[in-house]
Amino acid sequence: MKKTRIVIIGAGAVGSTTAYTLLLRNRADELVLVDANHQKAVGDALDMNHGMPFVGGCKLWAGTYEDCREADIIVIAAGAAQKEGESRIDLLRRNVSIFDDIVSEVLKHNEHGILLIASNPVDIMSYFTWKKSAWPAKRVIGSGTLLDSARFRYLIGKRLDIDPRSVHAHIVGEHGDSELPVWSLANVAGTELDIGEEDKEDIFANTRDAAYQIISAKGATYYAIALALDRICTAILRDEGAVLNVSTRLVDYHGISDVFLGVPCIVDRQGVREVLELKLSADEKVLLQRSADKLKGLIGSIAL
Ligand code: 6V0
Repeated sequence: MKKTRIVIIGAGAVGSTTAYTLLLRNRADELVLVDANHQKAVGDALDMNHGMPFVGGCKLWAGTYEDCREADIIVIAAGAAQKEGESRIDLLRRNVSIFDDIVSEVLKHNEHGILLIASNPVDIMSYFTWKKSAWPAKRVIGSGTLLDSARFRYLIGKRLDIDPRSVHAHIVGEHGDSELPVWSLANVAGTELDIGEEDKEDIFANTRDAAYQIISAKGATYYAIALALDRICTAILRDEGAVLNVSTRLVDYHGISDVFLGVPCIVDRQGVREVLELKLSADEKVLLQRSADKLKGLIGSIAL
């Protein structure tokens, strides 16, 4: 039987934690770490391999782009950090240039896999990767608002003292400041949430601003995003048909087209099998359109 392989490009905080999460949960036969700083990938691979007697079942190494040849999934978590005084657009341009190199290298060796993008701004990097690769949009997936939706469900669950896995609630749109909560459809077992307006505002603000809070406390976020990436990889490798709020290319989604945004998608071995159109309220539609307009503006400003 063919071995399952996940290659992770960018073995920084997010990439290495994702590898560790996939390793602990025994998700793939082979895990490969690729980084411009090869020594970092070598160190991580050694460190994780020393845990094999406690886990087993997986081969893990620091590799090169050639290892993408056999990859089922290529996760891209590489990125540049913002320099002092650098604008967000300049950072974006720098990240696009990094992705230009990475995607070219991947394409030399792989044309059948699924590209899973984590680097920020994730919706734009996913759009760029899709354009550059010329792969079908279903095989280029951004982590989108899966993490934001998890944060949202966690906070709602905490407020109601209910397991977050039993809370059904979506954050859609940009993974970032213009994202929106779909309160009109949020529920527990089909029942409306017993949460007042003030608490709702508080829950959403803490969802949207979570990354800022964590970064100011410890410099980076990586545990929950690693679990979100693990969830997407599992839905793909096990052909689950799981509904996940990933970033995908929209085609006439409430009138929005040709932009990557986080919305509920059915994810299986093909990648994004289907995009589900949520029944949004009129206000929510306006906010989603605004989020799309913001991203299109950014895409235009860097002439992708
Ligand atoms: P980090 O710890 O600085 O790691 C980045 C890694 O990328 C480093 O090891 C670099 O050496 C490597 N790298 C840089 N350029 C290249 C290149 N050309 N080829 C290969 N490797 C390269 O950053 P961290 O891991 O914290 O974050 C990585 C990205 O994930 C950033 O863009 C974050 O903003 C983003 N995140 C996305 C989240 C999401 O929900 N999608 C959540 C958290 C972080």
